[in-house]
Amino acid sequence: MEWHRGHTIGHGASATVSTATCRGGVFAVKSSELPRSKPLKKEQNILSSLSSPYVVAYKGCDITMENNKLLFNLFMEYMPFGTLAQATRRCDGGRLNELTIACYTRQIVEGLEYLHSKGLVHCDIKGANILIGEYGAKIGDFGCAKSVEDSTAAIGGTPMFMAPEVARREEQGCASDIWSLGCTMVEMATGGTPWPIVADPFSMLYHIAYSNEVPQIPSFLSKEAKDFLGKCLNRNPKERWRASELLKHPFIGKLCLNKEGLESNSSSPTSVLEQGFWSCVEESESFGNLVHTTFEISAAWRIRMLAVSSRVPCWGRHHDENWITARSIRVEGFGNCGTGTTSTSRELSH
Ligand code: 3AM
Repeated sequence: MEWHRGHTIGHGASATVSTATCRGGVFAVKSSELPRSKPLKKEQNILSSLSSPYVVAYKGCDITMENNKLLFNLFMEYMPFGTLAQATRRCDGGRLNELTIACYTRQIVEGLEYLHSKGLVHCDIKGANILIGEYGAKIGDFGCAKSVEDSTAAIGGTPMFMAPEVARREEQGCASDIWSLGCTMVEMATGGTPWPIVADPFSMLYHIAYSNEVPQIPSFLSKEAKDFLGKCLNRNPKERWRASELLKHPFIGKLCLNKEGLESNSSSPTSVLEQGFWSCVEESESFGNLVHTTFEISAAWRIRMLAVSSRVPCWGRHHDENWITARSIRVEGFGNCGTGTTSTSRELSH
């Protein structure tokens, strides 16, 4: 099956992410040279077992020969608005308002609840690993993910977002993801890092592991937001709230983010602007009465994303010569290349 590699989106630890097209559809493809593709194959193995509106969707895998090199390719849905870290930086003042934080947080917690219920720990939750699409946030980059049961798996992640028990190399479980979620919320609220005062990575890890401190909870947040953060940023992993409990917390519990609702109520940004829904959402952002209709949130998202994104896809920009045709030379029968393949992935691979 032929597909076309487009421009490079970015580079991960051991792989490069590019756009790809196949029969008019657009995908993201994460590729690494076959001899060095063990981590990407592990990620493919995990991602192919997942199916949630809050996790970036798996679309298949194959092996290609490009520039005399064998590449292992993992296909995913394309998330046009980049990462949550980038979306935060693009916003006015370089930080997000509380309603937007609540909406993204709700989606991340939904994703974590799904992963944890399947016995998986993500191990690297942070703004740079949350991807933004038309309907908000989805968890991406499963390069560090592991089974809760797997006691042999190496401890991993990003030091700045690590829970104290992870920094001490004691354990890395579902509760550690919840701590990292709290750090990600601080990142959204301040546009900065959770531990801005600690300079070098070694002192930072030591500080996280052995001080009695937690990241500073921004004073300008509402009572509900601060309380929610307190449930995540508890140094004792046993006292941290689970994802299923956080979903009922007043900060995010009343938001209505039903995907079907978002889709059925979608309107064009222009028509929504004309109806004044944008200001309606902004004005009612007090959180004493955080009950917004699905329509309002959907509209706010679409407008905000369209307004602030510098990464809205513009396919006309990429001239034909920038696209490389890739022909799968080996598709490890999809048993090997992952279960849970979708019709799109079969299209990509046959
Ligand atoms: O290098 P930057 O941070 O610009 O956003 C992800 C990151 O961009 C992007 O690839 C880079 C390396 O991880 N990325 C990852 N998965 C993606 C996807 N499914 C994606 N971009 C769009 N859709």
